[in-house]
Amino acid sequence: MNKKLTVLIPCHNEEDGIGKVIDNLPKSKLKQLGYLIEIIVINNNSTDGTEAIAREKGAYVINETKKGKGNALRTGFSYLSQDTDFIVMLDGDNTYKGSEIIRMIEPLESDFADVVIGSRLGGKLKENSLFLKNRIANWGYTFLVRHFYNANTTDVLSGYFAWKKNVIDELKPYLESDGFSIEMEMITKMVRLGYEICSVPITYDKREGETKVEAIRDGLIILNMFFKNIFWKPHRLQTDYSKKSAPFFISSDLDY
Ligand SMILES: Nc1nc2c(ncn2[C@@H]2O[C@H](COP(=O)(O)OP(=O)(O)OP(=O)(O)O)[C@@H](O)[C@H]2O)c(=O)[nH]1
Ligand SMILES: [Mg+2]
Repeated sequence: MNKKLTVLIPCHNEEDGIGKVIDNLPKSKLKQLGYLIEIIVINNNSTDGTEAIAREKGAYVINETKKGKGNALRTGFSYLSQDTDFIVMLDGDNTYKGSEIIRMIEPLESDFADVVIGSRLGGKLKENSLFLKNRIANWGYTFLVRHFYNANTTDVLSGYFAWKKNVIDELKPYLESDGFSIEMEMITKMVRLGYEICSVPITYDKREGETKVEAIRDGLIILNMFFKNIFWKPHRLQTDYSKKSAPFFISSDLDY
């Protein structure tokens, strides 16, 4: 029986990377393994060729005008089709390798975990991919999250995630981040919701194009999110998920 995999790629001016990211996804291999794949690029006010390249490569493009990676991702979550089984997020700058996606979803398939986070620190860092200051910040945040949330992750600032669909259904209504604190918000809230998280080693490459991060500002916003959620508890929300369904379906029969 076919399983469905949705790949979400938030992008703001990533014309140098987006084509490579989509090309890198092992579509034939996934198809052989019985997956239908849909690729959704959430394009945010790009002024370059991001949208055109993404469409040309066979992705469905959503244009989100509200700035920020968090806004883009939360919009992407609203467009998930009801029948998808697994969701993967990765960046459009070709730092994370779509070719490693099968490793990302295996722990979900085998029921080892509900959520998988690709670990750069526990994986392979290519030359000039993660600068010392980012590595130090990452160690610090990861230490804090492991100790104060008891979260089983070795890279809290990773941009490569995989989820079972039910996790997103429950998590999505609680998410509020506009920008780069979205990963910290998701990890801390998933822990509080009781989901099993695991890390798998991944490759991290030097980015294509310009960074969108403002190191100090975004670092402080992420730290604030860490503190904010320490005593966070889920209040049960009444959400009718059946209303949210994607107006499209991209099957693996398409020639990418
Ligand atoms: N849709 C959307 N995507 C964004 C926005 N800001 C950043 N992104 C995307 O989010 C992803 C992560 O942003 P990056 O600039 O790569 O941040 P990073 O990976 O933490 O750091 P570097 O790779 O070192 O720059 C990339 O695919 C960006 O294009 C935004 O405002 N809207
Ligand atoms: Mg990046």
